[in-house]
Amino acid sequence: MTIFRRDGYLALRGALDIDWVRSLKQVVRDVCQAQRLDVVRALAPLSSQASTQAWVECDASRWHDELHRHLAQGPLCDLIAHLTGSERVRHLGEQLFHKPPQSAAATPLHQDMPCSQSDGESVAVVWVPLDAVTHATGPMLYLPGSHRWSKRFGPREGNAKVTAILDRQVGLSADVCENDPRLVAMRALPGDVIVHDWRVLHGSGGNRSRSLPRRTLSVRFGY
Ligand SMILES: O=C(O)CCC(=O)C(=O)O
Repeated sequence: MTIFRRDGYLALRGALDIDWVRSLKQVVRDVCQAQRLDVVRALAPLSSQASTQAWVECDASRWHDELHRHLAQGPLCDLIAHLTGSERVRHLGEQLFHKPPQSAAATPLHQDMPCSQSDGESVAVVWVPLDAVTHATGPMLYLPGSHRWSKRFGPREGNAKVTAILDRQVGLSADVCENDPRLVAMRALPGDVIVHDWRVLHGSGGNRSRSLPRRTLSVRFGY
């Protein structure tokens, strides 16, 4: 908890039972097949050479019961209860990021809090990789300690505005730069999770692999 409070994120390696992760992955395949175009938002490719499109879908657990059961009653709640010491942990929603091979769409730097309709400090996000997340498939990037700033950066203000605020106030580009020494790149395997405070600045690289998909879930919990 000390590291989580200090940095705003914490990697827990091998925290999840691999059979449960496989079962979740099967559910996510089903969600992808049932993909409802009205709720899916495409991520903009950073490179014009990107041959396939990446997308993010919000709160599919509202219409997919099995996904809801996995996220609202499964081991992720226990993990947050254990980490925070809270007896009341509530699933608030989630995002499913799908970056197919060669999709090259980065997730720009942002905080999750301003993307949501709610407020509050006691919200943690469990980021769950369903495929290996490597340098090639697009590592997560975190700016340690940024959850303790009073600043807010989120797409609610419009991406162009967020980019301008970040450039001016923090000297960082919202279009993630994997080589920036201030950002910590995190790779992860299925079974690992990264828990982050929803106010920490983070983003991720695009998937430059020729053959490997990159599917991740980002699940919000109030505690
Ligand atoms: O997995 C990703 O590419 C991005 C995840 C993310 O931005 C989030 O968890 O809020």
